[in-house]
Amino acid sequence: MTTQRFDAPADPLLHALYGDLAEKDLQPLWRLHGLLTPTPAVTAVPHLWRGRDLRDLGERAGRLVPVDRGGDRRVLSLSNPGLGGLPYATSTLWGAVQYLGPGETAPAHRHTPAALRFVLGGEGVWTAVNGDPLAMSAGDLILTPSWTWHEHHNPGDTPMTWFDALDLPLVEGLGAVFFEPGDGRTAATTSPAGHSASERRFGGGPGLLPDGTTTPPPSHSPLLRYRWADTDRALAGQLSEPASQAARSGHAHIRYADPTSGRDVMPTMRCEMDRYLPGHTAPAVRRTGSSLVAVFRGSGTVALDGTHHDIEPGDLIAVPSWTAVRVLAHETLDLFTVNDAPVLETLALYRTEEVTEDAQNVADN
Ligand code: GTQ
Ligand code: FE2
Repeated sequence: MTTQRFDAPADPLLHALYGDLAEKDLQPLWRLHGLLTPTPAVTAVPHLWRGRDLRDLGERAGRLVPVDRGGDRRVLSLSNPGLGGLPYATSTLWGAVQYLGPGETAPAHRHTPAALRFVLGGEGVWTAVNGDPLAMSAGDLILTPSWTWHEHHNPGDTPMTWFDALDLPLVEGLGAVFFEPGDGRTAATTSPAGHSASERRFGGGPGLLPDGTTTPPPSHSPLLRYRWADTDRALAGQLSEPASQAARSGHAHIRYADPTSGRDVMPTMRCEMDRYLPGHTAPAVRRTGSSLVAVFRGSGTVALDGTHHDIEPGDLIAVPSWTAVRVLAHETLDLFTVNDAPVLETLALYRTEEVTEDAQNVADN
């Protein structure tokens, strides 16, 4: 944090200079501290929200609050305790749980902040993205890229809760937030059965792409739904390869990619899934930029700058920049992560470092 020293200088001329500088909205750098810090000075703190609390409070909100209050979304935002009451999970990422009851609809709108949904449990809800209906089932990743129309429908008889992430704080910081409500009509399609148009064209299987789709480079993946069955198969495949790095370390990792380019799914957000087997040996790592982690399956412990938290399915974790993260699995643990790495990489600010427990203890003391 930037701080100014207010000690009044003895020299009356200097004292007058400082007074006049302040009057003209100028600050002398030589009186400022905490600007160019040796390592990132991060105000957000590592934090964990319990899946049980998120489900209970979502249900209570569902009983008490109609879906059309506030942006037509029944959303509980993760508010990082270090950010002074802002509704942001980290300085660049919005995280939330969204609850949609039986028969409810969250009508169409669009905004420049990009969004994604990761489904922690349940099924039956579908989202239309620019009119393309995408079914949402446990373990699926659904993209709603910047400025795409999106609406959510729950035609079934059970409520559904899912995890939302948006790059809203980043886009707000850049002064680039735009929002437009829809005209109140819902997508023509009412049957999300089978594959969406996006999956029919781009989800055919590994390396199978329709003709003529590579130029110009798209700003986001044309595949908008990544199904759990595919993710699960990719992770299991890595672990079943006897001599592979994944099998030896007990840790499989995939990055969700644009199938036409191999790039991240959206320009501002990277999505990943890690599978940790009990006894795996992945070291603690810290990186620039922040992440949100959703515990999908299994149980274990996550150490954030050396503080251990037991984790269960549905828990959501904010990992601010330069926080050392170490994961231990009790039972096979599947963790979904969204982060801002594509932004840091594009700006040549991405750094990552392995942290040994010793180094961490030294840093903590
Ligand atoms: O589902 O469209 O968590 O617009 C925040 C803003 C979800 C959404 C959020 C949104 C949405
Ligand atoms: Fe939205």
